[in-house]
Amino acid sequence: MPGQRDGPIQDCAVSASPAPLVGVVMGSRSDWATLQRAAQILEQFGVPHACEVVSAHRTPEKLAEYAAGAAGRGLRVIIAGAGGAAHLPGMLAAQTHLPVLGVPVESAVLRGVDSLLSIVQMPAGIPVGTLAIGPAGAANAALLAVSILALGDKTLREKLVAYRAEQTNRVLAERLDGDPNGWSARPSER
Ligand code: RP5
Repeated sequence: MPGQRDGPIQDCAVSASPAPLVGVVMGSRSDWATLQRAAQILEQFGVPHACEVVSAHRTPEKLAEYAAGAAGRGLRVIIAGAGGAAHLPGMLAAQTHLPVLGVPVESAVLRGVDSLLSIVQMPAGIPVGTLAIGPAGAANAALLAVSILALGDKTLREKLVAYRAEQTNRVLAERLDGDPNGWSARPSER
């Protein structure tokens, strides 16, 4: 959608009521272009969620408050995206028992390998479910959050099964006679 990548993060807070089940946090406003992909998927599944900037380095007290209060506010899963020295997912996981899904944001200098390694190499005892670098990781974080919630929600489970079946059918029906139209044709980057 035109302009959507630059839209305000508040756009994501579509579901203040009912209370959010998934918290989507990111280290900087600059991460929103990536994490927006997670918000779109959650919206598609009708999962109440809320998004905000929480920085491990620039707003450490806010991070601690967010993590400490997350379960009490009704959150069931946290999706945390950050780039570079990406300590946000790990520091959240250290301070909540909720599942934390980490999304490495692609960085300018090291293309997100720094983010990935910062997030994935957690010490035993404090897990972070680490996804792929970039928008594909953000999309999959949301789908994983949906899977987790679907364990206790039959309606959501049926939506997820239908989503997967539709995806399979779409790929089976694809033909190679069209214009691939550059990188944006990659399903994992749409
Ligand atoms: C991290 O530093 C953020 O998650 C972001 O990916 C990166 C750069 O932040 P900005 O300088 O763009 O605010 O904390």
